[in-house]
Order: sequence, then C-alpha cells, then structure tokens
Amino acid sequence: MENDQLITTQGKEGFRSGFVAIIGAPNTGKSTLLNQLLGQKIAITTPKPQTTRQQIRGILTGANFQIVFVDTPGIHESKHLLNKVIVDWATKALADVDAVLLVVDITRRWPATELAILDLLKHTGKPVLLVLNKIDLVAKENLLPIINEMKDFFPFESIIPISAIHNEGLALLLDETMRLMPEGPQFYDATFLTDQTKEMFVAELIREKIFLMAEEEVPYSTFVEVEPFEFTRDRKTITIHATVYVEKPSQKGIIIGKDAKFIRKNKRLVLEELKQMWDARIELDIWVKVLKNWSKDQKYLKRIGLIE
Ligand SMILES: Nc1nc2c(ncn2[C@@H]2O[C@H](COP(=O)(O)OP(=O)(O)O)[C@@H](O)[C@H]2O)c(=O)[nH]1
Ligand SMILES: [Mg+2]
Repeated sequence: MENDQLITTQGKEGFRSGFVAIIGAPNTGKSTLLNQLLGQKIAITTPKPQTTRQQIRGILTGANFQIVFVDTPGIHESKHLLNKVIVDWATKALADVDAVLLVVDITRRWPATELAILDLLKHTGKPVLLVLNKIDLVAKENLLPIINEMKDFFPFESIIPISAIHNEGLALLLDETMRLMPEGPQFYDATFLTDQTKEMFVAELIREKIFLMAEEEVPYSTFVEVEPFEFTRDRKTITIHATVYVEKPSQKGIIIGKDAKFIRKNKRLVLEELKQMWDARIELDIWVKVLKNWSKDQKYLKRIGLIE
C-alpha cells in the first residue's frame, strides 16, 4: 500500500521529467525558442539585446514527459550592478537543471561571452546541447566551420542547427533534450504552461513594446509594474493598472511622447496583442514615473524581484 502511494507521487513508470536551462549571449533567440517550443508566447522577444530580466519557466507536458524550460537572462559582461545581478541569476539557474541548451546566433557571434559561458558550464558538469540558431539567415555550408570550432571547446551531447522563428529543427532538438531527461515526477499540472503571472506577462509586454519603439538606452532604464488585475463580476472586463518607471525626467518625456503619442501607441500595441490572447474586454492605463537611478539601487532591484 505504502509503495503504491509512492509510485503515484513519483509519477508513472517510464515518465521522464527535468529542468532545462536555455542560456546564451543576448539576442541569440532564447525567448523565441522557448515560445516556439511551447506553442505560445510567454516570453517577450525584441531585436535588441538583454531584454529578459527575470527567469521565466515554460512547461511542456506530454503523455510521458514533462520538461521545464528556464529562460535565463543574457549572460553578458558589465560592471553595472544590474548586469552583475543578472549573471548571478544565470549561475544560480544552472545549479538545479538536468540539461542546458546553449543557444548561439550563427550570424552574430559573441566569442568572449561564449567562452565565458562554456567555462561556467565546464564547472557545472551538466550535459549541454549546442543549439545553432537563425540558420534561415545563412547558407548551410557556413555552419560547418562553426560546428568544428565549437566542438573543440566543449564535449557537447549534440549540435543542432535550428531556426527558432521558422520552427525548423525543433522536433529534433526536443528529441535530443528528452534523451537527457531522467525518470521523474510530473512537477506541474499538465495545463500549466508557465510560472509567470498574467500581471508579470503584461508588464513584460509593455516593456517589449518600449524596446521596439524607443531609442538606445531608454528601454534599459525602464521597469514596469502591473497591479493585480481587477475583474468585473462576470469576469468579462479586466481593468489593468500599469506603471512604467524610468530613471530620469528626460526619459519620462520620451516614454510619454509629444501629445502622449508614444505611450498611447505602446498601449495600443499591448492591447492588440492581449485581445488576441484573452477573450475579454480589457481596460489598460499606463502611468509613467521617475524613480531616480533605480537600476543601481538594491532596494528597487529587490522590488522587481531581481535580487532577494
Ligand atoms: N532570422 C531569425 N531571427 C530570429 C530567430 N530566432 C530569433 N530571432 C530574432 O532574434 C531577436 C532576438 O530574439 P530573442 O528571442 O528576444 O533573443 P534572446 O535575447 O536570446 O531571448 C528577435 O528579433 C527575434 O525575432 C531565427 O531563428 N531566425
Ligand atoms: Mg530573451
């Protein structure tokens, strides 16, 4: 009897499960890959580097497996506190995983970053799949030199060329990932896709649109907070209050824009996307506030959840 119970909590026989970190230099397509693997957008993606700040878990469940993918922020060298914090996050994320997907953008290499990551991985001893992304942008023969170069640095389990955006090579990638998963329990309910709340997702979406719309350093100086959603009793209308924090008054001016043009466009883009996903009437208001030098202040980094 006791044994029976044990089997139930440990999962079915033959059930495989595990945690997989998706890591790599900024902008290599980690979030795009995660979204494609899950078949739904949970992580924001932008043409500019360093956009994912917090870890997002994406959970893929099948009849006899569950893989928990962890999208880690770009590992990237800087003396800036925010980035040091991000590197710590990434290092921590690796401690508990069963396998690692190292994503490399074959059109834009980051040799120093790649070497630093491989160094980190050597210490962890975790099995690593090398994922060469964006093959849609280059001729096949350009892949071989990269493969040859990379495989001298590290004993990868395998090397898999993919195009995350075009969903190419992902079935093979999933097969190879599955091979590395131990037998284990189902950690999350099968309907559970991510540990991210809807509020966090909206905050990220607002940030994603700022990245798409604003110049250079402004997006990096923002963080967004979304209050708990308010629902009408029939749950057909959701009211969302969001605040965009910036570091300087001049940035506030940019984010609001002339005649509030910028912030209105931001809101429109966010609403368009939310309405496609959720069957409800959505009311969104976005405030912009200055929080001087928040990215260098422990107090605010704690508040966003970047440090404990
Ligand atoms: N052409 C092409 N672009 C891609 C591919 N995967 C991602 N991208 C683009 O690369 C940029 C960075 O992607 P993102 O997922 O945000 O990268 P991350 O910083 O590693 O999470 C975005 O503009 C994506 O649309 C791909 O397979 N092919
Ligand atoms: Mg990302």
